[in-house]
Amino acid sequence: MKRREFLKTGLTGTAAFALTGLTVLTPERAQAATVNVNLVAEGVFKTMSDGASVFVWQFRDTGGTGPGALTSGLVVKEGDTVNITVSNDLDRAINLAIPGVMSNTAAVAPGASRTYSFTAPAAGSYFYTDTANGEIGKAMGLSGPLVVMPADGSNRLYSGGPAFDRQYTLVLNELDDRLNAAVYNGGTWDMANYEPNYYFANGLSYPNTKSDADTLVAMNVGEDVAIRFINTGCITYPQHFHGYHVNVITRNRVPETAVIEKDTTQVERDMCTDVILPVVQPGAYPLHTHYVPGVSANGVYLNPAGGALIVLSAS
Ligand SMILES: [Cu+2]
Repeated sequence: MKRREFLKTGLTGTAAFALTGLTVLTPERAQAATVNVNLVAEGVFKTMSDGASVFVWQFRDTGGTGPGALTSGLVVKEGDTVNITVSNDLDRAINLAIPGVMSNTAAVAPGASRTYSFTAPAAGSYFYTDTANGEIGKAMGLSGPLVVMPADGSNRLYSGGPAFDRQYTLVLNELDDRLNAAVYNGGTWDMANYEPNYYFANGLSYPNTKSDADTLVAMNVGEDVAIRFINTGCITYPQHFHGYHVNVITRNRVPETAVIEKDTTQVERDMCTDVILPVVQPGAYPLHTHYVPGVSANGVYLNPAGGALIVLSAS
């Protein structure tokens, strides 16, 4: 089956989806708070969209509901004191780094735990990951989003920036199951040989992306919808929109100086790209990487199991 046919067939019926993906914003707080988060670093077997079982690493937020869920503890406000305790259940030492916030942090040994503390920086999109194992931590899935909202409680991508009506966080990554097998066996992998074969948005692949409230991008006509692309993978993601044009607002918290409407935006490695999508028409449209294998599963365009394909659904 050709890719275009796959996209068309795979989207049948999505227009009827209810608006279940309403993002719940953190309650407004008058003052900076102390936020305590517990992450367990662990290895688990994860079922791919084609049924394959692959050993992955993850940071499980014991108080959250998933990497893209804004009910996770990793949505904070500028100025908050954030204490993240990492319990390491893996077979090797890791650390917790947040590019743009803290790097070269102390490692936590297998079986041990360590608390990493910082003051929430300027509003914007960030991610946390392990950097003690080179790129292996990211390649194994050891990462997650950190969303910092403005101190004044407004729905803006940065203080004084453009406002939005609702927001979605889409963490983009992928895996090469040969690397995962090597790590499972206690070894490592030469990233020069990295050729990923499974792709995810918030850890999900299509069609699961359209049945999860955090990855089905549900919108209403007339709204401005913020989408935070957070690339925690080891490849670039040229994110392409059908049906809509978007305005890139920031890349790694730096405001764009010349905003033009785009139907594709390149999300580089380690980059957080925040966009605002004006919802100009109803319907269901795909949002996907233009890197063709990114919408496949292990090199195959299965129907309907696929890669990091997102459904935009507006009514
Ligand atoms: Cu397309």
